[in-house]
Amino acid sequence: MDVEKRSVDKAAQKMINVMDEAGIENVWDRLEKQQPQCGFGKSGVCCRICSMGPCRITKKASHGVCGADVDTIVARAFLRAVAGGTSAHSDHGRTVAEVFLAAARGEAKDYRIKDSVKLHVLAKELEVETKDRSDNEIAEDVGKIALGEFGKSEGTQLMVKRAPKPRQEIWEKQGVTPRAIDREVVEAMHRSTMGVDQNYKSLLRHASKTALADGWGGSMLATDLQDILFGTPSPGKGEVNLGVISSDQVNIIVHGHDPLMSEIMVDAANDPEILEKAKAAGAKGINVAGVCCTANEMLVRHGVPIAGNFMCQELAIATGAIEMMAVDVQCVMQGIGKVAEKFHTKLFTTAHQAEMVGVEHIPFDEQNAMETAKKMVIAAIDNYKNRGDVNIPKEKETGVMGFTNESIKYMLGGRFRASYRPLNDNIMNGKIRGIAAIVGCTNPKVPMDSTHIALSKELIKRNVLVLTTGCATVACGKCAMLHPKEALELAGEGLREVCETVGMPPILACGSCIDNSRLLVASSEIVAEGGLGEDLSELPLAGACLESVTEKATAIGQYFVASGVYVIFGEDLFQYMGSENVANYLLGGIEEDFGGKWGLENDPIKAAELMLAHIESKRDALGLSDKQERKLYTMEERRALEL
Ligand code: SF4
Ligand code: MSK
Repeated sequence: MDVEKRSVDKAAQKMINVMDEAGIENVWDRLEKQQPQCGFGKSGVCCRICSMGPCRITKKASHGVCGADVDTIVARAFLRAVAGGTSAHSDHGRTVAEVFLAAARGEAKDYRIKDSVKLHVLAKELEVETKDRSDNEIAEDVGKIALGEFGKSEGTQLMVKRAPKPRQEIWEKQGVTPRAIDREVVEAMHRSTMGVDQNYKSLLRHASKTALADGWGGSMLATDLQDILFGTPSPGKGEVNLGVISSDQVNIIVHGHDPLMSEIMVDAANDPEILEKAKAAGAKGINVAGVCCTANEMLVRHGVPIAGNFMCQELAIATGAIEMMAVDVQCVMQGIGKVAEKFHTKLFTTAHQAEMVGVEHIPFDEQNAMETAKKMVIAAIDNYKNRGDVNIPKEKETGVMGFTNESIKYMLGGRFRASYRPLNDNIMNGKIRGIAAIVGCTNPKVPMDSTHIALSKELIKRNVLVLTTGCATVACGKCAMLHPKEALELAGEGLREVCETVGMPPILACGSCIDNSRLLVASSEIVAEGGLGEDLSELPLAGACLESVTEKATAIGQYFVASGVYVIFGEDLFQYMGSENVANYLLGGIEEDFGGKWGLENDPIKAAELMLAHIESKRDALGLSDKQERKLYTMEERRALEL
């Protein structure tokens, strides 16, 4: 076993070796046992959606039993992946909306509205009356409207109005302005079942519509409602990597995506009576840390440290120092159950959508959230005495995380002049060449974290401002790339000058996977600020996810593409290239319809080149390429730019 091929993170390498020596299987071992993986599946040319199949397209058999051709089969697989990802983000959003509404009605005593300002802003946008009304009254109306977005019988998603006007017109023209989120997912499943939509182009068009229901619907609602309910994050210091696990405290890991339970768990762990119990059990205190996107959510709002990203979930348990891991939804590998059996770690599933065989299910219930959280924390404390030998890596890094649309504007312009103007000006004068979004997962087929780190370093070196979310953020955090000073040393001259002037790091950690919707809103506001075109597709902006794992990543990629962005995924991980027509459309033709397209590249440096070439081509189109003298704009000139 070559541990360096498994991960570039030293802490992970140590734990992989520990597991290897102890004969405990992990995600990389299981990947090895799966070799060789099915070539038909890899290119999307197998179909098992009816019992005349399974069918696969080969030289000998150009059509499935029903007559479906390779284009239909691949396009259906793509659409179903997008629908799967959209469902995940949106069901998360719906659960948040339900608790939000219950909190507003006083039916969820452990939750309350924390960001009144954002509530009022959203209420105004949704045309909810605010005058002489309490926050809870306003929130009740907002919550009802938000919940309606998932299943309303008429109309289109309300948040699409946040996009620039020309973008909305493109969606109208293409017939992809998303209606109710559930409806788009149901239609995706209907279209892609046997004998329905058998035109790859209309299947792919519906993939855009479904993905847009995610990005501009389910994910965006989840983000906004979480901000109002738990507080909008602001940049703060946090610690990242397995070294955050404590040797002398009760360690609790929260893992998954939905912060409803973890928010209360953090409060429960800080309860003085509970802390006394921990001390009575011989521990110095209680250390709550996170894995995956629940970790991102908890760090940006509470400073809870991040133990690791997706592929660290088994490694964290293998330290032998985790008394309890509570998981909610998404990206929770069933493999953690087997690893936990080898240690004293207690595992709990908490979401009504997600149980695991052999794992105790403690259902999260918003009416008794604190009671449930305390029960789990006490179980962790009681388990402390069972801890055996531990192997906790020392590695951990600090970084600044928790950037939002609001906080980026604040950093750029201050409290009274919060605005994207300084960013736009510096993109226009060329100090910053453009913006890149580096998002998504870690995949055992790629040395863990390697692409995110190499890509971020290359882009900031070339004066591109980087925004990250999800496991990519954690990867950057582990190698100190979220540390403003260390990252600034790697940044190109222009980017560094701007960042130092406004006091902003060159890599902005923007939260979890659903927080990609923050990037959509931020990009729309950058367009609205003026000087960089009229639509998202005109911005010098590109996205990348070179270690994608989940259907959610595919949905995110597709909603960025359908919003006009160039998005690069790892070539070996993108399983829809078995049809020439589908490939030609996704990698090229779709640009004529939406202004964005997919790109595929495994190598992070080559991916950076592709992103830069795209960014420069957008600068050319905007007339920003000619070397310009540094120009200070008067107010009048700025107004003229916005015309
Ligand atoms: Fe085969 Fe067609 Fe059934 Fe798919 S839908 S399994 S291609 S017969
Ligand atoms: S957790 S979706 S592996 S980013 Fe959001 Fe990480 Fe990808 Fe899960």
